[in-house]
Amino acid sequence: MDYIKYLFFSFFTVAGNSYAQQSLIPAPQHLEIKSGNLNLDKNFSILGKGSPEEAKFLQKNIKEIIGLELPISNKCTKKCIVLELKKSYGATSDEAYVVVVDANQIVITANQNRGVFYGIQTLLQLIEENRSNLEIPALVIRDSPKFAYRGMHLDVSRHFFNAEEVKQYLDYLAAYKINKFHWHLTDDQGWRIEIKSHPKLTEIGAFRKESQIGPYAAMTFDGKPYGGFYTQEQIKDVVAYAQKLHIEIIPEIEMPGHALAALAAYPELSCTGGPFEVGTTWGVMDDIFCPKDETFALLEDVIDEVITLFPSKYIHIGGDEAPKTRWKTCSHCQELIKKEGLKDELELQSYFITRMEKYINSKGKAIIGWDEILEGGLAPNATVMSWTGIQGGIHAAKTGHDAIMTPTSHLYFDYYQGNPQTEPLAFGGDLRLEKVYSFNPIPAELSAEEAKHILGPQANLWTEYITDFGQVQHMLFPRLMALSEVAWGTSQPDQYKKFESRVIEHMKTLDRKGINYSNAIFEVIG
Ligand code: TNX
Repeated sequence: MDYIKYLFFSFFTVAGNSYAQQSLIPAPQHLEIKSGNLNLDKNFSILGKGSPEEAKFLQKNIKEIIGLELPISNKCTKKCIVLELKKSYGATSDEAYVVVVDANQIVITANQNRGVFYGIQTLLQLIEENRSNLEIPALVIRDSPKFAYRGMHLDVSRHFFNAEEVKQYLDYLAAYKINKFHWHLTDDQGWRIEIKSHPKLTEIGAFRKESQIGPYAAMTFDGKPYGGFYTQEQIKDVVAYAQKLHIEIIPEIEMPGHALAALAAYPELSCTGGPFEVGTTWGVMDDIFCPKDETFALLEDVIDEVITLFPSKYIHIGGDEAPKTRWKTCSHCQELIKKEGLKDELELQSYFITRMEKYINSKGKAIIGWDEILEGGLAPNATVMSWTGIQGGIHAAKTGHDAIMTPTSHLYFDYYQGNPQTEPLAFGGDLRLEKVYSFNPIPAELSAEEAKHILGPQANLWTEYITDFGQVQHMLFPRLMALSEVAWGTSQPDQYKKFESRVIEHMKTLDRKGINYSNAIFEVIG
């Protein structure tokens, strides 16, 4: 059966199939349970000639789940888990895979190792769910994602999470087949990436006077300095770790707004000359990068180093929440507006972003920006990250730009996921699991052609109120599971209750791994 036909077929299979028997998240496109079982035992070996990294990953994780260290072998003598790379495998996506389980063996087939990796993640969920008796039902799974971009973000500026914690976070994303990690590395409250040509960015910009960011109702200034940053060695290590998990890391360097930490280090890049302190309150700050030659020179130096660290084709350059207060009263800005024939400060922001885009494009990379980069005219090759709603993404798609959908309404994981009286202090808002699950990244008003510009969804985790990694876990789980299924393209909002029962099954895994998650779905409402 060709792929399109089988996708069509799978639609009906998914709709009617037996999730009661297996709790895979994201639900695969096609799952067929056969009769009989496979008994996973110590007689199995792992055969994965073309996929040595993946074979090791599988070995390590099976050991972690059931305590068995299966040997990796070159030939299948008795019982085997076979990882098979078949370039000829006819799927359209290099993330597609097939898992076949019968009484004697498990075969994972894909045309690329990233597909093999997703097959492994699926198998690990099957083992996890059946770990009490190690009987895996005979089955066939054929699977591939709907969206090539399945993103999750983490803000490490408002609160800092060290490299080991970031790696754990990547493990969580990989388990749910998320393939992009948007690393928000700079903001008003901390600059978190070592830049060798401008050391003050971290010497000064990575530390602030208070550990909390006030003013909060429940958090007061404690007088303890706070901070941290990643050395370039640590960044390389995290990037290499992500590559093994088939996750692309997209670094974000914020400009022209959310720049107070950088301005504390280099006040001459502001319009007023400062002095400034690294932010100890959150919000939208008036002091932003001034569009001067020395600002562009520093930012280009930063980009040069960022590019050597991150293989991603994208650099995210922020662009959100940049008040024009200072630019309005700065004579240099007004002269530049005249000189460039611009209408106003909004067009000056567009000039700023477009100038940086040109530089980044000249290095063979592309920019992503928050949807405010639409204001004053969109830079020619930019991808829009639509956060204030979905309108920015719609506009981008209609004008031939790519877009990533990350609206606050459905994908802001810093919002409450349950009753604020019982949930830990959060940013505000109300974003329950069911609402995340209901999100459709493709707006109805787009034609099929325009919809191709919607690369996929991303959820964001801003950390103004998230002071430790346990709380990161709490805000992420279980909503990450809903994002996962939305991004994979198998969510069925009218079947939410079935999804929820799979989530409850996955909570056992979270318990086993000691991952903190929110119990908000068990709240009795009313
Ligand atoms: C808006 S989303 C921001 C962040 C905040 C977030 C809190 C975006 C591009 N900017 O700076 O942390 O709201 O939800």
